[in-house]
Amino acid sequence: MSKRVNMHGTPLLMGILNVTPDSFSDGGQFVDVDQAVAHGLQMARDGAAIIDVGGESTRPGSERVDEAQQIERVVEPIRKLRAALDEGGLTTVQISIDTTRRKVAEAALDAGAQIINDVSAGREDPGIFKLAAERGVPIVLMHMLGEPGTMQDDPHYEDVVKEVLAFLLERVYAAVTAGVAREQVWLDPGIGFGKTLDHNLALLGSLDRFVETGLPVLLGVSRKRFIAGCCEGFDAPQASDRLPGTLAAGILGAQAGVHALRVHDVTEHRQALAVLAATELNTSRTK
Ligand code: PMM
Repeated sequence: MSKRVNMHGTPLLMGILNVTPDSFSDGGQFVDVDQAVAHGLQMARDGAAIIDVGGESTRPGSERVDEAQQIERVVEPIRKLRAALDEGGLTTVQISIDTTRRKVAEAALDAGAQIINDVSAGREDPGIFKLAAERGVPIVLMHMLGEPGTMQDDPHYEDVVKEVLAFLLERVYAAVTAGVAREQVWLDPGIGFGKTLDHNLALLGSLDRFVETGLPVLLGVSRKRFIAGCCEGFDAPQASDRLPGTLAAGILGAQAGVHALRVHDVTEHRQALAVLAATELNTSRTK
């Protein structure tokens, strides 16, 4: 039997650090700056290559947070985390800023962030492309249908994979037109952002189509609701109990060749990915 060998390498882990009171899984846990910094540092020690700091929850139905408040929430944790990472010898660990607003991204980059993660893919504040271009930093462009407040109100697609891919390629074009280098653009299908269970599963089953674009793909499945949706016939897990399903979906992503996984549980992903990598290496040796 021929086994699939992942030629793309093990995905990077992006540890989630939400400095928000209301994110669906870790909301309120890291509002205190020192606690946030300690958690970011721990994730880096555990093997995260990137720490994703966000000051606005994008869970379904969430309230928007204005620029000033996002800046207030993220700048100090980023500055302190950058210093702690450098002091701890973790200089190669990068910090990304999860925001749709140029001003917030700019303040975060000034404080020590090196990657922009924009879940609106530059639709909310097109100036974010100019910023990414000027600073020469990578920018993640994620697909979302509509906006967080209403995205789960009966989302509809004719062909979800085709439409999400077309949307992302159009946004890549917009970014490149604004001056962003193509190789600095990452794609993210936006699992859970304006999608039913079937839509999410179709995207997870077709990640290779996104990888085939040649651009790095980021996958965010950690503790998301679609995992509970898969659990027909037994107790659907709450967000904090969705690690097994998260790992399964992350491994699917790794096998498809995604570049990075956005995760809450770094150590556990490292172990799961190590088993996958060891198996693939062994398979390729014995072929
Ligand atoms: N998911 C959330 C927030 N930001 N960014 C990217 N690029 N991809 C995602 O899937 C994503 C994201 C929502 O999850 P959280 O509330 O746990 O941060």
